[in-house]
Amino acid sequence: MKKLYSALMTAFNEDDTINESGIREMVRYNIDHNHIDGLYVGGSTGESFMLSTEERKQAYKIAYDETAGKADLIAQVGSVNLTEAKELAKYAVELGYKTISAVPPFYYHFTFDQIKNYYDQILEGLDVQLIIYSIPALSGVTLSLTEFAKLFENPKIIGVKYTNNDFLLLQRLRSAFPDKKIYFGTDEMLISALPLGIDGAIGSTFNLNAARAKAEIAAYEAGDMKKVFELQDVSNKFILALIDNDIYPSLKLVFEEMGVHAGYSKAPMSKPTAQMRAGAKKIYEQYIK
Ligand code: NGF
Repeated sequence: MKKLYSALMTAFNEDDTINESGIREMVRYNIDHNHIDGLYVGGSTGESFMLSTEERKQAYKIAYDETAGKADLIAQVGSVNLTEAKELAKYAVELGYKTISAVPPFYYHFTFDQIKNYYDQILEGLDVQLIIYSIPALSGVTLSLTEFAKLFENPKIIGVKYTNNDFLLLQRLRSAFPDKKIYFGTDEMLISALPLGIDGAIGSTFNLNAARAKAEIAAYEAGDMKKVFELQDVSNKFILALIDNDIYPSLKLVFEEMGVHAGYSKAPMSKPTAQMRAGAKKIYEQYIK
């Protein structure tokens, strides 16, 4: 069975401090309403690269506590600061996370040997499994098939969260590593990844669109490609409307429309304008209500 994970958002107060109750409400919505298989905590959608180490720890703790074993959890610990990544990995494992994930070190164009050493160091001495977070468009790091093979030599590295629209590489990864987990991360291209044998998907829009995504996966598994297309078509209109309205604050605004107090995004992300609020209301009425 293919799994669906929501990339958990971090709720903030208007002054950019963490809004604990907002995070708890979103976790509960994902568990009680979406019946989600799991949550990806501290990724791009969690706005994590703008958080302090302590804030990132706080988000892992709140999510772990509120989930209370009712869904799988993955803590994204990657950082350009390896010391921080190691500290976060250790903290997540001590909390009870069984799986962590890490974006490769970014910004300085590290060599592959440096990237491999980063993953090996994060995992050293920890009893945990890791999913590589491959997101070349944002991290600037593109891993080749050969480089994935070298990283996968570490038995603790069990797979990849693949936010990349290179479907040739995705097919080659699936073929070369049938036992590794591949979670696809471009929600609007789920339709193209399903036939390539992914193990599931992890994404921001599943926070609000899980039912439609699950129906699409079920239709795919039943061989009903017409229905798969129709569901992806609606999802894509929804996702593109969110992107046009500024995706992270808008996901939170749509949550607000549903009575889930998801709070704000953190600066330099935008605070909602009247126009964004009106846009989110329209998205809610058109695609969610
Ligand atoms: O946020 C991005 C940036 N991608 C997410 C997801 O792959 C990563 C995706 O759901 C993620 O959610 C995380 O690390 O927290 C998009 O938001 C979605 O497909 C709309 O474009 O690429």
